[in-house]
Amino acid sequence: MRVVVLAGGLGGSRLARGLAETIDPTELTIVGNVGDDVEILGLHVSPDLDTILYTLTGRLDETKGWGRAGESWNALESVAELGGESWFRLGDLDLGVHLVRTEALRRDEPLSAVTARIARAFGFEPALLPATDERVRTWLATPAGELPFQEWFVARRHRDEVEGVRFEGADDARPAPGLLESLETADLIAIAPSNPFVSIGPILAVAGIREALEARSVPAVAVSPLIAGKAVRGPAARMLARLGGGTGPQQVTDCYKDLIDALVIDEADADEETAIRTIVTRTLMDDADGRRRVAEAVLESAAALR
Ligand code: FO1
Repeated sequence: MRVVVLAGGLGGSRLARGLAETIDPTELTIVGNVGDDVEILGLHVSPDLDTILYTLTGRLDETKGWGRAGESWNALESVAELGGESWFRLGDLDLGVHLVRTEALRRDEPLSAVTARIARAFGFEPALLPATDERVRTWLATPAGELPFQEWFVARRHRDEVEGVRFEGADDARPAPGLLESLETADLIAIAPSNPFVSIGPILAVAGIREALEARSVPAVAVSPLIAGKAVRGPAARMLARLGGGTGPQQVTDCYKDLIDALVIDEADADEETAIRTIVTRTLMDDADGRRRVAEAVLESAAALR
């Protein structure tokens, strides 16, 4: 069963891990968001790709939901002492990844190639593809002006209301090598319970990816990121309320118009009116059972749709 999953950070990586633990992991392709990527201290940081790499190889700091387990912060303390950029916290273990990635990109190795190299070194079995090798950056229109993603998300703790989202570079970006082929040869396409606007949005904005999903000949299933109108973490509920007009399954479905055939929702939302076919389960993935339960719901819904 060949599955392609579009994924942002934490929610995306948890579904990806559940799928990798349920099907043959070498038949799984994970397409990761790069709109969150940021240059810090001259280093290229790809937070969502790294959250996926760390989650699926047991390296994630599960409490923070980003960065490495067992992390130390010596380099950052030294940077702060010298008055350097320390608002975006890079731990020592994490820094190793950014050093290797940045050095490779400076040698013109594509992001997809260095990501595959890091994945192999970590013993990561699925294919992990950035949505694109080219530069795409998410910007948020807010009452405080237009802000780059990490300035809004980390420095300002996503407190500003979002009035609009823009993906700089997406129109001219090409999907990473092999991405469209993996969509064409998949048996199932899944959209992870990630933020539809700032995690899945930048993937779909890369020229050709949305069109490939629209033209699919296999089932596509999304998992709602909301439980009883609330996000497990992060600003998805506030953004759906403001930009999508509500926080129910229908508003999630509307984000993926023409792109999905079914939506996996939580038991807490089972009574909500939704125009698309829904599959009801407990969608919280805070342990191995939860991950497997949601992965199985996705796989079963696809079988039912075929
Ligand atoms: N999130 C924070 O809230 N504060 C940080 O200092 C921070 C640092 C960081 C470093 C590496 C990395 O891969 C992720 C990091 N994140 C941090 C998380 C990141 O901003 C978000 O998880 C994603 O961009 C949203 O999906």
